[in-house]
Amino acid sequence: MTDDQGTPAGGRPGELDAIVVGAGFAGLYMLHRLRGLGLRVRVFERGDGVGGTWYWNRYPGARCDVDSIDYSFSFDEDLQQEWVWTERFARQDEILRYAEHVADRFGLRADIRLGTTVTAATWDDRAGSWEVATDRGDLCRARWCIMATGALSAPKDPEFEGLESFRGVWYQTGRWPQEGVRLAGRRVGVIGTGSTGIQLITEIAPQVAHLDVFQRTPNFSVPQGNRPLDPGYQERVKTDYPRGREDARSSRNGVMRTLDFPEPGHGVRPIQSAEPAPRDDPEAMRSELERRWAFGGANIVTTAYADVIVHPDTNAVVADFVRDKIRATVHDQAVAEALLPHDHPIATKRICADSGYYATFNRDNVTLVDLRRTPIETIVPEGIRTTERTHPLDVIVFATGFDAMTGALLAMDLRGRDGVRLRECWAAGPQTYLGLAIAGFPNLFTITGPASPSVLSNVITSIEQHVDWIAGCIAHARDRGVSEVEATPEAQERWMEHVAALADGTLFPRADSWYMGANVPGKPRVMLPYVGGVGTYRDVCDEVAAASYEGFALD
Ligand code: N01
Repeated sequence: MTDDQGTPAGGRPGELDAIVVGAGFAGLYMLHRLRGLGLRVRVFERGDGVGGTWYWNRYPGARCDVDSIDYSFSFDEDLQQEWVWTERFARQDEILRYAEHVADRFGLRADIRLGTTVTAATWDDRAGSWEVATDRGDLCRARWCIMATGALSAPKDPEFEGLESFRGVWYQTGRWPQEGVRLAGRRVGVIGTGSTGIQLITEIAPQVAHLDVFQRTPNFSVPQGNRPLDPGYQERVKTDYPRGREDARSSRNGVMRTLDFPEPGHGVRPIQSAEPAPRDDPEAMRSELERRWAFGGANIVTTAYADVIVHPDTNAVVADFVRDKIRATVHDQAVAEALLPHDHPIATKRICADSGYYATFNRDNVTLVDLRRTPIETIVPEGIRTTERTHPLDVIVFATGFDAMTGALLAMDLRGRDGVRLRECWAAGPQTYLGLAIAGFPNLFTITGPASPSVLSNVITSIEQHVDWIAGCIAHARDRGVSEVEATPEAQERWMEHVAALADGTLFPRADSWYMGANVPGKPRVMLPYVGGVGTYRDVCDEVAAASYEGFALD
């Protein structure tokens, strides 16, 4: 077998310096940085195109919930100035075009092998290198191996009895067909009401003959407030990029706090408040939340006060505010009640952003099926049967989420020193040092891995920070003749204790969320991301590097 450049696919030992798994934003930038160090790199990508999340999740309504001018690379001044975004929140196809543009602009494609899934990676102690195997029969070796596999890239497979008997067609949002799906005029059932389901449901409701929404747990959703981007505003933000990007890097969520929202009579002020809620002044809180609701944006109400995620009373005020909005929007109060989230504090599950989700339930062709009241019994040839009745369907869409943060890593057969399997090391939950490295797995790095801010941040800010740090570490090793870099078990243990202690100081553990691993049966219940904030985390990583990579054994 040969690769797309005609070189032997089997690879010769020592042929490569680094192997990167994944060609989403993390893999693209990692490749660029490693090339900049003069390394010979090969990227393996499962998809037939670059873009990762934005390659796979092309379901109707797919859109980012971070401002487009913020959800973009900052590493190249020309790139960030020349690319023009069209909407406040970019649609999937626009972000995918951006990823493709990045790949072309920096000539990255030559080193990316598309349509190739890495199945195994094994550390060879004697050779001091990783041996990486793919589903196309490649066997490559490299000193460095970098997992750019994404935090939400392993969709959960549908596990519903009777699915094989279904006479219609079914799809998963995370593996949406490239050619699209004809839904117009068909009877469609959507299972799942997370961020994905909510976007999809709102988008397709006006097109389909009938839509059954199968909801197990209600979620909080807020208006996205999407709109065309004013060119003058975009110019101003771009002119201010040096300050804005720096601000994002030191912020809590990796977003530009300088992307302000208008304050009548006062110009603008930061969306992300640094002040706790004035709980003795409910009127002031109400009017602040109203103003934010009108402006829109995923985190708009939950960043109104600094203590929403730690103080139950503040959280309850914000949650009540959103519940009142749902009641006021949905005409049928029985349906409204079924849509109200009561089982978790607001923002302890990833908040959803929508463009009219709750109003969708006022349509004649939309039915909410409350699975708490009438659970699914089985899928039958003609549709979905609940304990109440059979819902006849032509199409079933599974928007049932992901095995987040660990799923993609554990899907490979990853073996470190002495053949130890990652699956065994992580049987009780992931263990990493800084979410970047794993004890027992030398020269292997994870971008936005578990126990880093990752999914709690504007992930491009976090990706750039991780990639820069990894590139710095590899350059450090090379310049000093170090051939192995490995997290020590002690440093890893201390980091994981710190990550858990921080999470325990918040309301996050109260939710059965994918952050807690609770959406995958049998997955250990552990808060997966680091909650201490992007800026604090960056400081820690920088301090580790400045102290000659404290917590790592350099050999
Ligand atoms: O997945 P989810 P998602 N029977 O896990 C239901 C990012 N994202 O793909 O809560 C019935 O949140 C499940 O019900 P329950 C974002 O970070 C971002 O929607 O387990 N239902 C839930 O309703 C987001 O958080 C954007 O009871 C079942 C749903 O499926 C993350 O991706 C857009 C079920 C899964 O929700 C994941 O979002 C899209 C079963 N057996 C995604 N199994 C934006 O940027 C699962 N469910 C806007």
